[in-house]
Amino acid sequence: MFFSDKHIKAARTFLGVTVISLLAGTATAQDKKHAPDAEIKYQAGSSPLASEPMHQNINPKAPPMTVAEFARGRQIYFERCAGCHGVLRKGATGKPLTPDITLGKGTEYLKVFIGYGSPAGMPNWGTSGELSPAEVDLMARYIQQEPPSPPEFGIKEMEAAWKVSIPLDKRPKKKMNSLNLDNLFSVTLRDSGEVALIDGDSKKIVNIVKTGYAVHISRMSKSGRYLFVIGRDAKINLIDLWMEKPDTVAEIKVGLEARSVETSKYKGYEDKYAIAGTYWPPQYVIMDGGTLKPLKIASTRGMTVDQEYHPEPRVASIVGSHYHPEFIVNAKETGKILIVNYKDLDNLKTTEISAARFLHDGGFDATGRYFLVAANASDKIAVVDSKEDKLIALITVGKTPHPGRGANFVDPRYGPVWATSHLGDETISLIGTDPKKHKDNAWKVVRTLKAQGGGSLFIKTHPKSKNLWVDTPLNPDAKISQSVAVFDVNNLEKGFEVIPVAEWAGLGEGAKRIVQPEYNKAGDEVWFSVWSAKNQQSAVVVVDDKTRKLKAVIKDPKLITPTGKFNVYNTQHDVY
Ligand code: DHE
Repeated sequence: MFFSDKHIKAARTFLGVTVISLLAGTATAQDKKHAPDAEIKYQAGSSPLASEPMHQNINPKAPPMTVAEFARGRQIYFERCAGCHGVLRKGATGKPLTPDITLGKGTEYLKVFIGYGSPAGMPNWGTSGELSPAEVDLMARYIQQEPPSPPEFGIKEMEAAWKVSIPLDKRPKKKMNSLNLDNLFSVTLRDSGEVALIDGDSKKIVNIVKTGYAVHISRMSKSGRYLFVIGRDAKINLIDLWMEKPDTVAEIKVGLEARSVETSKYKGYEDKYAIAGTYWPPQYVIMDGGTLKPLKIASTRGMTVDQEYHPEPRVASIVGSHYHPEFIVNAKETGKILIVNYKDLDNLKTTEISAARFLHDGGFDATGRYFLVAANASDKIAVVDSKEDKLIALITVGKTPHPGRGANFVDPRYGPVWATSHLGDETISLIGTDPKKHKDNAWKVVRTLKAQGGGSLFIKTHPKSKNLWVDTPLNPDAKISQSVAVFDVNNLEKGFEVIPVAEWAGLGEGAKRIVQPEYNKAGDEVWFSVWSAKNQQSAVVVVDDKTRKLKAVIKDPKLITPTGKFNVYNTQHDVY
């Protein structure tokens, strides 16, 4: 069969992760708590590549299409399909859809598949009403054409897009505002392409800064002065927090689609470099930390862990090492972790570690030495020792781990652990992280907790807290997606308490998904986004961590689709 089980698995992915059993007719009771439809929509999240000019070859064997039809097909492909099948259709987390495969199947076969999907996993784009019959026909013909190729993005394009609005010598010599910068939050306003800078003490919005399209994450420079924000369109804003009103001082576009940005953290290199990884082209670029001047670009194209060539390994998470002048760069489709030494950019040394596919998100253990990253399609967590630059474990966890940066705490029985929740089931896996004092527990799942359900994206605690918070924004049950589970880390056997965060926000209609717990600097407040559509009201809810009671609701018409929140101090110091 053309769409193998493996393909279907991949098609039903979020972040390149398998959620097959949730979707198959054989779903278990546990699986039913999961969120296939929401996940598919996220995975098929719109790519900014839809509007890029692309090179196109004509294949005389493919069914005819008008120029307008082809343009529409391309748009639909990049909005719905590229997330799984790849920009070049050579297969990313989904199977390849190149003409050598699709031409043999023919239009009628492809129409049935696109229209009806498969009970085991292929989305039913037609019968669900997502695509009209004419669009299904269009897509069946489109995927038999030669895939158009988006342009490369090299140093010339980057330099052309690079702008320093306030040069180094015109910037403040000292902090010019009275803000408690350590407790400032950068809040992603996803659909307005902005970040809200919110004062954590007063809960007031300090500034709303225009950023890239569907802005994704914020990261801090080592000193805590500079904030880096990256959009899905690969635009980076460098924001100087020392200004009277913190604002952009430099910007650049480093590609056509991206998700990650990070800064150099090693002693002697504080604030010196920034790095960004792109989904397209598949590469990363090291920039000057104070101006964003692009310095060194390196490609991630190459062999997968299974020793097959992959033309577009997207760059997922990146962290800055505390042990060496290095960045740890995770390539999704190859399943390889690249440790890039930035000491000598002209003689760039890269250590290539084979982990597993598809690498996505991760964070450090409490000591900052070990980096744990989800290989989500493999249901594994890869552990890298950033001191020795070695893979030390590949640990099987629950279905489709999605830790964000994970959560570090001390399990009363097993010692220090790092925890991840999962998209694909309701479990939380606790991994022992102390090979010195708790050797027998190190790099093993020492405990598995059960929370509300699948569809979790982020988990969080704080060194000063006794709470472990778990969100479930992609769970299909509104009761679950609109609330969070909280465990007492000193009494994990007791189970979890459900906190109705969306209800506390007191909003009107909307999905009101609760996403991404983030602590304040003191570790006594935890912030949640209440995420509804662009034309609906959203909010940020602040919970008193000790009492688990409502502390504040931040509502403002300007808070459009808040999702990720990044506390300056915690982000700067990798506290999570
Ligand atoms: Fe994210 C982190 C990719 C959808 C909110 N997201 C990341 C990282 C990657 C990534 C590679 C790690 C960056 C790092 O650490 O350097 N995200 C993707 C996707 O490819 C995906 C699935 C589809 C897409 O269309 O982009 C996707 N992500 C989402 C969302 O829909 C979320 C929930 C809402 C939003 O704002 O878009 C979302 N992603 C986040 C957040 C983080 C993140 C909040 C950072 C978490 C942290 O604590 O560090």
